[in-house]
Parts: sequence; structure tokens; C-alpha cells
Amino acid sequence: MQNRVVMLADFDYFFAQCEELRNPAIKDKPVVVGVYSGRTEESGAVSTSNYIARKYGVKSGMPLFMAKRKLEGTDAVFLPVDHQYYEQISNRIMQILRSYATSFEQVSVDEAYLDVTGQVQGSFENAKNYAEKMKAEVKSRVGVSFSVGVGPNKLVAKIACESQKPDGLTIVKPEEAKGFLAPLPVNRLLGVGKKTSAKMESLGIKTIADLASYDVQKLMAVWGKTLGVYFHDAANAADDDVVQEQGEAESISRIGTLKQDSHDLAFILQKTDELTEDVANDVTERNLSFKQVAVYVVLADLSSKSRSITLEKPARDKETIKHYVKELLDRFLSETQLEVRRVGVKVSDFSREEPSQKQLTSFFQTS
Ligand code: TTP
Ligand code: CA
Repeated sequence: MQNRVVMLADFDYFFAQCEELRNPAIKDKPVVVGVYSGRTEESGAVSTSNYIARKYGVKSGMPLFMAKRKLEGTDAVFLPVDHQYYEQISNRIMQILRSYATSFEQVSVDEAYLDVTGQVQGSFENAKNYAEKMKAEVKSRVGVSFSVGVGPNKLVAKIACESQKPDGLTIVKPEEAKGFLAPLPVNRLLGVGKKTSAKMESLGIKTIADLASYDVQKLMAVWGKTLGVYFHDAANAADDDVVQEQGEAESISRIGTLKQDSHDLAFILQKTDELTEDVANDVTERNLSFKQVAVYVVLADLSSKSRSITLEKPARDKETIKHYVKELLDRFLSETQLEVRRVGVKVSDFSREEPSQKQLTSFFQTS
């Protein structure tokens, strides 16, 4: 098998960086984003903070009153979380990152894995330039910085990424991977929490190197076959978990308002063609095929209707969407006298070739 080149992108101090983006005036101050529980003005916890605030000892999960105390006498800015806004920014970045990868796996609002083996011809030298280009594009188009780890698999990419933040780029070649992990404490591995690392320590296992050279049969005797083998492989920098999209979107849609209410098919199609362009781009970027095309219409009396059609076989192109949107709208307009105010285009019922391997990472996320 060809050497894989896997990247992890992790956005820097994400919620706080989003706040700086919409209000650059706070950039040079400590910025703390928190969830206010509402009981008193002070109660709640820190979600994240920018790196200036971190210098004063502010940490995620810390009570807000404690963060306030640490930042006393500074011009710190405290803001409530605005998930909707962070998701918008995240979606814009993810869309760009997705276009850099053969397969793409978003793991949270601010983290995604990319398999770029094909794009860089398996070369870690090329991967460096490629990651720099990707970082620069996101910086100039969205204004957000992030850190990247590059490795021969997801496990190494993730730990590489953590080793240099913010705005980091850390590359670990396959032949360096074991040595890179060796001195780190075992709790840097996914799935090794407090309890497990305490147990490992009692067996004399402190570093990943200790774990890598520990007898796998003994690990299996303590943790069972699946976990024992996993710990052994992970410590040896072995991980064949594939990068794949999780929880695929069920539909892709766009909606827009007409410049003026209308019953004219040609006029309405100008708008739906624009919307279809966006929908089709998303479909292509996510490497999907759809079997259902739908239009959504809000009429002048503000009532809304939708009409859909199921195709005989999956399609993936813009012209197919345009064709059926026209047919659906034409039929719909013949059924009503009312003018149209807003229109939407939606495709759904997706299919895609996907490997169906049970993943260890999902095993940990659910346990
Ligand atoms: P992280 O990636 O852990 O942290 P970060 O992006 O703020 O900082 P960095 O990656 O530069 O170290 O988490 C991503 C977002 O998730 C973070 O911006 C806010 C949110 N979050 C919480 O709401 N509570 C938490 O306890 C943590 C750790 C994160
Ligand atoms: Ca982050």
C-alpha cells in the first residue's frame, strides 16, 4: 500500500478567534468566551480564551469568576458563546479544506482530518507546501488561522498538530513517527484517560516508548483483546483508520428571495439557477450523488409548498438539477394563481462509495 499522507487541521482558540474576527478592536486584549449559567452575573464557565488570556492562566472549563480574578486589572473582554456564528465561520473554513482532500472527515466544529495522499503524490515534502497553501487560502478568504499536523495516519497527525499551536505546521514522516511519539506520556493517546494511565503507571508504563515495548499479550490480559491490541499499535504509531466523512448531510439546499414577487417561470428560474449553482458545487465537493430533487416555494400570501421528484438512478450534475427544478416549477405554477416570493432548491437521497469499517475512534467516542 502507498504511504498515506494524512492531515489534521485544528482551528486556533476557535470561539475567541471568531469573536476577534467580527470585532478586530479586541485582538490585542485578553478575550474570554464563556457560557453564562444566568444564576448570577458571575456564574458560568470558560469555553475558551485567546492566547493573551491564556498567559494569565485562563483555561477552558474554569469558572468565570476565577478567570475574572486572574485577569483583574487588565482590559479583558468577556463574551457569551454564539454557537450559530461559530458554526457559520466553521462551515466556510470546512468547505475550503474539503476541496484540498480526497477524503475529508470533520470531527468537531474546529477539527477535521484530510487524506491528501493523491494531492501530494505521497510526498511529505510536497505536503508542507500544500499545507502552507491551504493555511494561506483560509487566512485570506475567511481570516482564521489554524494548526496542522501531518503524518502517515490520523493518530500521528493529531499528536503532531497538538505539538505546535497556534498557527503551527508540524510534519512527522513515517520513519520519524515512532521516535516522535516515544518520549510523550501515554495519556496523549486517544483512549488513555486518567484511570488507564494510572493503571499503566502501576505496570511501569509511563511513556509511549514504554507502552510500545510492553508485551502485547500482557496488555491484552489486562484490557482485553481489542484495547490491548489498540494500545500496542497506537504506541507503535500504527493506525489504519481511514479518513471518511461522518454523519453525511441528509440534504443540500439553498433558498433565496426574488427581487420581486412573480408568477413568471423564466424570471423565477433566474433565481433557482443561481441557487442550483451553489447546491451543485456542494454536491461535487462532497463527492455525492443524489436521487431526489425538490423545490420549495413561499407564495405572496406567505404560505409555503414543496414539490419533489425521485430520479430513476442517481445523478450528480448541475444540469439534471436545473432540468427537474424547471419541470417542478412549471407544473407548480400551473396549479396556482399566486405569485412566488421565495424559492429554494434541494437535493437529497445521497449515495457514495464508502468503506464500512468499524472504527476504533467511534468506539471511544461512544464508550
Ligand atoms: P479546542 O480545540 O480544545 O480549543 P481552542 O480551539 O479554543 O484552542 P486551541 O485549539 O488553539 O488550543 O476547542 C475548540 C472549541 O471548543 C473552543 O474554541 C471552545 C470549545 N470548547 C468549550 O466550549 N469547552 C471546553 O472545555 C473546550 C476544551 C472547548
Ligand atoms: Ca482548536
